[in-house]
Amino acid sequence: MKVLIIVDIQNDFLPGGALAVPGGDQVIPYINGIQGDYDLVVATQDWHPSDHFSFISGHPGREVFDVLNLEGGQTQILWPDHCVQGSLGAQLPGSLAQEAIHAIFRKGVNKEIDSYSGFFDNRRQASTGLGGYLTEKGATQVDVCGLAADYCVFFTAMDALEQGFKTRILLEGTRAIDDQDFVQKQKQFLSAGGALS
Ligand code: VGL
Ligand code: ZN
Repeated sequence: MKVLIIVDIQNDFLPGGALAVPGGDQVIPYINGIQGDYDLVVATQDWHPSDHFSFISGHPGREVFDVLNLEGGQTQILWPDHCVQGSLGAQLPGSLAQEAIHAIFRKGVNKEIDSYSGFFDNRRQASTGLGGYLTEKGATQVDVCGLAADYCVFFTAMDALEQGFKTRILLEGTRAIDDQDFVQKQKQFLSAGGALS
């Protein structure tokens, strides 16, 4: 049972968006073309309240991409405000084929906690239900594509592995915010038992 997870293909991550990933739009034709190869296609959607803790607008005097040290050794990158619930920036673009997407799992809804993975928030306090959904559907192989490679794609793929799925990141179907960072994360993913293709 082969599943495709399309991560955060949303206007704000595309050129012109609030947190544009370089070349992010280039993956859309590829993702449209492969959806038919899967038994099941699901998507994730970054879906933040307008006062989300990760937003630069709530931290006057700080700069975008500054890293905050939180309690318990956790860190938080400050992002441009993005993917606000109900905004145009949070929408999936019209250029993404959506007929085959069976379900969309929203994340980042708790204003206090960021959520890169499509399965759990960054403190692993809450699950989106994606893991249970995939297990109930009988998923075995999970392929992950979308944006951004070094954040939500990577953490979603790592959690898919941990949930026991055979997991691949589709390199043609993803783009990174920081390519160097993604090189390091690819190594981490391979060491954890993931595959790249
Ligand atoms: C993402 C940063 C903040 C992503 C989401 O989708 O990769 N990155 N929120
Ligand atoms: Zn976000």
